[in-house]
Amino acid sequence: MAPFRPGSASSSPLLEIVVPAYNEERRISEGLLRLCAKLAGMPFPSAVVVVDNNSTDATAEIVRARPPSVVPVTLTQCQVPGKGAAVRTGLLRTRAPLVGFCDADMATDLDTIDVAVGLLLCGERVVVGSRAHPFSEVDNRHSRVRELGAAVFRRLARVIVPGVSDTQCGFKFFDGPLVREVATGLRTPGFTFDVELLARCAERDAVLREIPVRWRDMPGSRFSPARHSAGILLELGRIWLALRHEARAAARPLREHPLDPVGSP
Ligand SMILES: Nc1nc2c(ncn2[C@@H]2O[C@H](COP(=O)(O)OP(=O)(O)O)[C@@H](O)[C@H]2O)c(=O)[nH]1
Ligand SMILES: [Mg+2]
Repeated sequence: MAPFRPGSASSSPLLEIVVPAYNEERRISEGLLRLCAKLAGMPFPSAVVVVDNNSTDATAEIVRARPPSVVPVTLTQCQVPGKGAAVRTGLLRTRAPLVGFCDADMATDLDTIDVAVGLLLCGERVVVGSRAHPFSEVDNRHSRVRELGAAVFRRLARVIVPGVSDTQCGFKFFDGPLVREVATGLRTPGFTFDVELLARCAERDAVLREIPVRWRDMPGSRFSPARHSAGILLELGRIWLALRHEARAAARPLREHPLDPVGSP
């Protein structure tokens, strides 16, 4: 990454943040207000990319109708349903050297962006907000059923991404070129995409650096244990199989082509 010089004339963003949003008319306005206020106070240019999935409510109109601000907010539509597909679309739209994503409800305290950007500028490539970090402060009002499901999910996810104790916090920051390269090959459309994203970053020898967050459960979650649990388990299984298949294929020695002359290099 080219070194960043504070005060340099360039207005191209150093940091771009992707916000997936589906039927978020109740939360997106305040969420973007808080995010833009935070970014406007940082000593470098930044931008926000909201990715909608053809919401059936006023989400898109609310984003389009925002008055111009110091921090530009653009709206992109993703035709493939799901948070994973939306985040992938957003990541591929970015150009900045540093890239992150966070949820429309801004459940993670935005001051954590300072920590994430600081670490990236010091050379970290993947910074993962983690509610399981011993120094995190988590105000969790999830139901017992969701808590139990989350515990099972964490155990299974750890098989695919060892060393990360919370893959699902919607607050992750990356070296831009790395995450764009990884996003190109992402296949998981739903909520489990974080697991594939982190596993593919780790495949490229990136250290996954978990940081503590202050996280507050916000009302209006789109996640329903009853509706989404089976799909999530299926997605986890698919990710595990795909990664295992790819690792085996990569380890297999290249067979000589039958038309190559014997002994040719
Ligand atoms: N574009 C898009 N965003 C989604 C979709 N599903 C969830 N999201 C977004 O993903 C983020 C996290 O969702 P949320 O309902 O807060 O889930 P929770 O925090 O895990 O309970 C929010 O910004 C949602 O709008 C989807 O299908 N498409
Ligand atoms: Mg949420």
